[in-house]
Amino acid sequence: MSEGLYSMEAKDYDKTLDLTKIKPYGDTMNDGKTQLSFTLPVPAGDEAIEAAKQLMKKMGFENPLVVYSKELTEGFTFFNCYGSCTHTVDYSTIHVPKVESSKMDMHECDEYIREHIGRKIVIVGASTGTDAHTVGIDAIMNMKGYAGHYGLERYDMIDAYNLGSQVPNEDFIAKGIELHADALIVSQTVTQKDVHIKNLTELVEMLEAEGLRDKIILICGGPRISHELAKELGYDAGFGMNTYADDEASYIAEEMVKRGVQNFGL
Ligand code: B12
Repeated sequence: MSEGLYSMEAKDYDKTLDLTKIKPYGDTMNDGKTQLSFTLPVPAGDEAIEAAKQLMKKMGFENPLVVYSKELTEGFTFFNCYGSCTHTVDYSTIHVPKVESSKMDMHECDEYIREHIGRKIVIVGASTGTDAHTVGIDAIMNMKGYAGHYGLERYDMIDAYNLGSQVPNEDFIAKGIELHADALIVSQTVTQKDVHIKNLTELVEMLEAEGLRDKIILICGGPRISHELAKELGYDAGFGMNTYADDEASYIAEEMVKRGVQNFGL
């Protein structure tokens, strides 16, 4: 079999790839080529471009190149730049904590709940505190779902209640009790000044104070939420970008079975 250009290149990549020292890839392996953009609080001009280049050198980029710059408003200039990153990371030692559960699709999950739990699971969700973003929680809960994944409302074996946004933690808990929730799921999008940390922590503290924490599965999600952060804050699991209803439903169902179904429900 003749070797095409592609496979020859692929072989070359393998030879040069050292996972203990990875850096950005542009045109060739290990060239470090990176695109970045930022704004400096100075008026546009040659001095601004020179400042951007000097800053990039300090960030560890060789051959800094400003390919586009524009004054956004008086005294603020935006830059698009390229440079070669001089730093590397050791990929071989990286360990990212992840939610451990099988991934069942909606039909498999319904079947699993029917067989192993024998009743509908009650899931109550909201975007809590001052957070007005609803698209994330809707993506997980709405019947139509998101990106080809049906939302929790569509599951036969899940009773899903979406309370919307800006729900105070107190009201969220009260609704959870009223509906006999097995799981409370929280969405947080705004992270400015760590408002999400304060809000998520408050919910855990309130549940603990009322002796309810162990009776439910508590999940948080959002674009800047990781499983690691969620665990640190006292949640059972955290889901970030590119997660869907099937991830959460599978996790909740398996976790309830693992811990004993009879122990659940507010
Ligand atoms: C739409 C939008 C708005 C809309 C929201 C409308 C609505 N009904 O939701 C409006 C215009 C109201 C808005 C307002 C604000 N916004 Co806004 N908004 C956005 C925008 C453009 C898109 C967010 C979105 O809908 N993403 C799509 C969804 C599907 O993605 P997702 O939320 O990540 O959800 C996925 C996962 O994270 C996960 N997930 C999410 N939640 C949950 C929950 C659970 C339980 C689970 C399991 C999983 C999960 O699953 C989802 C599907 O995969 C983003 C920028 C961006 N491009 O992301 C800014 C952005 C989020 N907004 C931002 C800001 C700052 C604001 C304001 C504070 C602006 C202001 N100064 O007024 C206000 C917020 C006011 C408030 N009190 O909250 C910042 C947040 C910065 C930060 N990290 O703090 C962003 C990032 C813009 C930016 N670059 O500055 N915003």
